Amino acid sequence: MANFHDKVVYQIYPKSFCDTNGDGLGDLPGVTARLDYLKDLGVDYLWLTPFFPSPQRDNGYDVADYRAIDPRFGTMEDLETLIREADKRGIGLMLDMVFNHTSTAHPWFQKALAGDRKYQDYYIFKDGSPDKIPTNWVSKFGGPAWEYLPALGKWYLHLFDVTQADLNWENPEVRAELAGILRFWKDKGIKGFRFDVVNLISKPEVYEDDHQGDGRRFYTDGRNVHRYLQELVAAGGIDGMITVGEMSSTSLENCIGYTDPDRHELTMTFSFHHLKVDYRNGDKWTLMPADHMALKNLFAQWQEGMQAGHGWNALFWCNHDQPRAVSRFGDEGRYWKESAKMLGTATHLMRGTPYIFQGEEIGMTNCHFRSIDQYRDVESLNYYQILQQQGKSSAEAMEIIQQRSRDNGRTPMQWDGTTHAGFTTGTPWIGVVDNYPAINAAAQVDDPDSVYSYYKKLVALRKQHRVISEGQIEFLYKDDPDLLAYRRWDGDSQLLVLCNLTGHEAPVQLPAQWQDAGVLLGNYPDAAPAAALRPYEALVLSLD
Ligand code: TEU
Ligand code: CA
Repeated sequence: MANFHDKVVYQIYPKSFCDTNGDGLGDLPGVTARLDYLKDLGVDYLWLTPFFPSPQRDNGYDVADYRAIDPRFGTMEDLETLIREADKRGIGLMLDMVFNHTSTAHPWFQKALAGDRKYQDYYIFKDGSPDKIPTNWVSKFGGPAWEYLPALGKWYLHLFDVTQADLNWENPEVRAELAGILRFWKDKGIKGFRFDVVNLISKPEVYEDDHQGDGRRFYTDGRNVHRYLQELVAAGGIDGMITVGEMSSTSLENCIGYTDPDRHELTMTFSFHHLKVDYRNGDKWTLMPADHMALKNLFAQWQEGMQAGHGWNALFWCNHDQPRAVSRFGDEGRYWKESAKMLGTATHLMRGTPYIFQGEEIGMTNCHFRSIDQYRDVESLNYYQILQQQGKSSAEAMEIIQQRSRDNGRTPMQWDGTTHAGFTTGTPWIGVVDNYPAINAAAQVDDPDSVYSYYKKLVALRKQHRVISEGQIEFLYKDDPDLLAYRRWDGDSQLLVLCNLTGHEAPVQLPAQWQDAGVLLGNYPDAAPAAALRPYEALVLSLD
C-alpha cells in the first residue's frame, strides 16, 4: 500500500494565495494560474484550506455547505479545471474537512433552530436555563464554550467560535452524512484529505465541570475517536488515500494509534507540542523566547516514539494558524536567509512527510502590523480585548498580538515586487507585508542561492535518497541546547543532520567516522565538517 513517505505536501490558504478577478480575495483560478510554480518546486500534493460556502467568521472553518464552492473562491467548474490541470502536472489535491463542527448557518443547524428534532440530534444541545451553563468549559477562541438559545430553552456546545456548533458524532446519521461528503469529493477526483481538529470529535458520556483546566481533557482524543475514524475511512472509501489529521493537544500514544497502518485510520498526524515551546506555561498569550531544549526533546520524543510505534508524522513549522517560522525560530534580520534554510533542513530530513506552507519556501516573515484595525482573525480580535480586560495596556496587548496572531501566516503570498506583491490588482482583504519588494518569489526562482532554490533541493533530495524517506532516525547531542542533530540510516547509507538553532557559533565534536564524510547539503557556501557550526548553519553529511 502507498505510504507517501517520499511525498511533499504544499499548503495553500486560497484567500491569500492569488487573486485573479481583482476583488482582493485569492481564488481557485489563482491556484490554477500558479501550478507551474508549484510543479517547479516539486511538490506532490496541495492541501487547500476550506473554500466552501461559509459566513467566513473563521475564514472558512465555519462551513455552511460541504458539497459546494463559495462563489468568492470560484465555481465547481473552476475546481474541476484545477483538479485536471494539477493532475497533468502530477499534483494531487487534498481538501480540508471540518467535521468537528459546522457553521450555525449550515441548513442542519438552521433546521435544529427551527425545532426539528432530527437535526437537533446532529449537534450537542443541553436543556437548561440561561443562568445555568452546562459546564465551565472554555472556547478555544476565548469565552464560554456554550451558547444559550432562549427560543429553544437549550444550550449548544461550540469548542471554537459561537458560530461553529460542534457536531454530535454519537449520532450514526451524522457519521453517515460525513462519510457521504468524502465520497462526493473522491468522485470529483480529490486525492486526499486533511481533517480539522479531528481528535476532538468524540465527546464524553457525561458532561462535567473541569476544575483543573479548560475542559479539553474530557474531549481530546475522546473515548470513541479511533472507532469513529476507522468507520469514517471505511464508509468514506478513502483507505489508501493520503490523509492527515490535525490533532489538538494530543498524545504520542494516540498519534501512534491514528497512524499505525494496520489500524486503517489516517496516514499521518499534525501535533503541535513543538510549536508551544515559546508559550510560557503553555499559554499562547504570554510571550517567551523559544526553549531550545524543550524543542529538541519534543522532536526526539515524537520522532523516535512514532518510529517505535509504527506511526507517521506530518513535519511542519508553519501553517495558517501559526506565526512565520523564520520570524519565530530564526532571525528575520541579519540571518534571514541562513535561518530560513536551516529551519527547512531541520524538518524536511526527519522521518515523516514534510508540509510547506505558502510563502515559507521564499522565507516570508511575520506581518508586524501596527494597529489592531489591520488584523482580521477572530481569535486575534477577541484576545486583544481579553488581554486588556486582564489588565494589560493596549501597547502590551498589541505586542502579544503582533507575535502570536494567526494573521502572521495569512498575509498575501509575495509573488513579485509590483503593487500588493502581485497578489491582486484590487485591494487585498488583509495587508501585504511591507518587505515584499525584497522578499518575493520572482526574485528567487532563478537564483540558485535563494531560499526557494534550497527548498526545491530539499524536496528533490527526499525523492533521490531512500535514507530520507524510509530511513531510521535517532537524535544526537541531546544535552546540547544549541544543536538540533539527528542521524538517519538505511542499509549502508547514513546521514548526519546538524542544525545550529542559534545566532552564535555552536561547537560540535564530530565522531571520527563523520570527520571526512561527504557534504550532501549546507546553507553556507563552503560547507564542510568543522569544529563549530556558524550562526544558524545547517550541515548535512552523508556516508555510503
Ligand atoms: O485549528 C485548530 C486549533 O485549535 C488551533 O490551531 C487554533 O487556531 C489555535 O490553537 C488557537 O490558539 C483548526 C484550524 O486550523 C483553524 O484555522 C480553525 O480556526 C480551527 O481548527 C477551527 O476550525
Ligand atoms: Ca478573487
